[in-house]
Amino acid sequence: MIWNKEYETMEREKLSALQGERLKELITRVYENVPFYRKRMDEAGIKPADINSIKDIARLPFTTKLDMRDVYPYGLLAVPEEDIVEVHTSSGTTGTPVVDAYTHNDIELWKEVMARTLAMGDTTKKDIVQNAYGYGLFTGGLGVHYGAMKIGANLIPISGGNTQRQLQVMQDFKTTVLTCTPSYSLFVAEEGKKAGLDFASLPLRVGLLGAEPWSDGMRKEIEEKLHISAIDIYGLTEIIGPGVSAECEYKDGLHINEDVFYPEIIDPDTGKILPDGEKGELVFTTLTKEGTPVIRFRTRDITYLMREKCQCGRNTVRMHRSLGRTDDMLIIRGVNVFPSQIEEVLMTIQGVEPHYQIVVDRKGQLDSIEVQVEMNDRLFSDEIKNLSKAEKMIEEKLYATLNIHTVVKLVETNSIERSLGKAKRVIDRRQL
Ligand code: DLL
Repeated sequence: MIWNKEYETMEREKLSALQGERLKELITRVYENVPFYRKRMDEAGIKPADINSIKDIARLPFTTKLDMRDVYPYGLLAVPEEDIVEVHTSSGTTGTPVVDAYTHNDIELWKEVMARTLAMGDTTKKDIVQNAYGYGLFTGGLGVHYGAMKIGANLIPISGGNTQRQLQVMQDFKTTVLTCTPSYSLFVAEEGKKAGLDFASLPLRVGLLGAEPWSDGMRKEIEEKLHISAIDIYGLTEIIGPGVSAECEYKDGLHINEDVFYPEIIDPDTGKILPDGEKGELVFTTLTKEGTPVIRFRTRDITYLMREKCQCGRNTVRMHRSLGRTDDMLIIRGVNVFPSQIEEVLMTIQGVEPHYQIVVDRKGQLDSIEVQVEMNDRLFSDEIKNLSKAEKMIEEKLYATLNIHTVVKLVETNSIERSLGKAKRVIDRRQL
């Protein structure tokens, strides 16, 4: 179901004109109100009057996570502080957190883009949404909350964790839509199975899952185990939280809400804009945000843009599901390795569970990489009679994709720590 036909199906020429107008208005606004952006533009020799169409965006300087941290907490505010009605921050696990400060209109915008996101999973006012994203400074909980309010669905604000209670609530309240991270949805499936719950008998039909990378293989596992359709939803604190893009029922890339979040793909090394279909770093400009608008924010997420027509009828550009992050990339003996590549290989192997951890270490001068992954009984088919044989087979498959030797360790079910929010896949001991 398309929530906002006017914007989501807008014809390209009209959309580009709208983006251009919004950009011009935005640049004038930030130039007048945010010393940080004024300084950046002055240094680049650009004035608001130079911005006349969306194409002119290429002339503007980028904003990085580091820039945002430097001005923590309120250095990017474009409105008086009293106009802020809510704040969220990123978790700050890798440094000072980044702040998103919302005005009343920004919250209205968030409701709108989250209503569009929930509608991707055909959510209507008849649905019961069990929101297991964390509430608090993290944007997942309240983002979904606002979208469900706008649609008029029945929203259960259960937040993350307390899995037994999640299972009880799911049965008692007849949940139809589950929202949480993909890794947590698997944990819910596992605990349910242990408790003898038959998910096929529940009215649960769709999961709106995101906030962390996951592969198509993992999607298959989730869909089979929970008997749902699993939809990928993407977003980030710096832009608004969830609500930036989401998959429709065709699951062929995530539709970007580009009337409000303008996307570009750049070469992360040179900053050059790349054509559609070419892989690079995703960059966003918030065209209408008031509190903390961002200009050409470098997300560090790697993907590419797809413009072929989608069968769902939306005209918005799509991004391929995240292919990793520029700062996720491990360099192992000079070879670039993304955790997502490892997950993809693992998920092609029958009997391997989507619970894994990658441990990187350095012995002497040499990097080593160990992939610990859980297995189940299916792994032991006729050809593979013992553990070390199975491990070797997986090592060979990984070598064929990554071109480096890994050590694979098959571990017992439940030995890898489960996460209630974003899963931690990599332990890099080299930095310790
Ligand atoms: O994770 C917002 C969110 C909440 C998105 C709920 C979806 C659902 P942050 O905590 O700021 O915001 O983390 C943003 O998480 O730059 C990506 O690297 C990653 N990420 C988010 N969604 C996806 C996804 C929220 N669907 C960072 N696939 C982003 C892959 C994702 N990575």
